[in-house]
Amino acid sequence: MSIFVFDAYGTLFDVHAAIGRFRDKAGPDADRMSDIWRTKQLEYSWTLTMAGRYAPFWTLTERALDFALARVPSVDKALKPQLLQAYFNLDAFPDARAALRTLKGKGHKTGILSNGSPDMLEPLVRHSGLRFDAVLSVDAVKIFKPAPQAYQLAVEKFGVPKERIGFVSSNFWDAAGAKSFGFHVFWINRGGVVGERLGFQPDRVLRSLGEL
Ligand code: 2OP
Repeated sequence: MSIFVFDAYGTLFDVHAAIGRFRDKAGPDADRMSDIWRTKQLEYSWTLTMAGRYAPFWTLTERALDFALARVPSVDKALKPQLLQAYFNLDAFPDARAALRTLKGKGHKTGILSNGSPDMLEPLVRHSGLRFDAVLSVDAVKIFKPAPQAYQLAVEKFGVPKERIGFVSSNFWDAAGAKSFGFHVFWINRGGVVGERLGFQPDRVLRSLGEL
């Protein structure tokens, strides 16, 4: 495997870092609100895709936060701009930096393939200081992962057969979609959670990016 393509949110970057910075102000339902925010963000992307529609992931991130704040009224709605702003410099997971350095040191190429729109990914990657050979957004084809057209972007960018690309994701739905597409898939199961039964299994299950 000489090319490793990573999912961004939840794999390299911690989506719950946003609420983490405001947990005191957000109160006891902070984590529940953040879980709903993430769940709806993804659900909206799949629903639009199935309806044959597309809106940038940033728009869906904002709409999902509006829903989550409405659903969990104990969290102060005034936090909305700060929570959105935090999305531009989410913390990278502690294992990401060392893993990327090791892969590069071994001569591997690395990339990101994310549902995130370019205006989200550009500042996120810049603030993190992480370096990639390519940062690809599905916005180029205006359809979200796990649609095959989205994964095809990485094949076109790196110009190799898909089975030679190692695709790395902590999101099982993404790992399953990537396997269905034909990538060699690593599912990063940091929490040791039960795998989904979607009919596609990752090639390897790892506990951290450091095991790549
Ligand atoms: C991604 O970065 C949304 O986590 C998903 O593509």
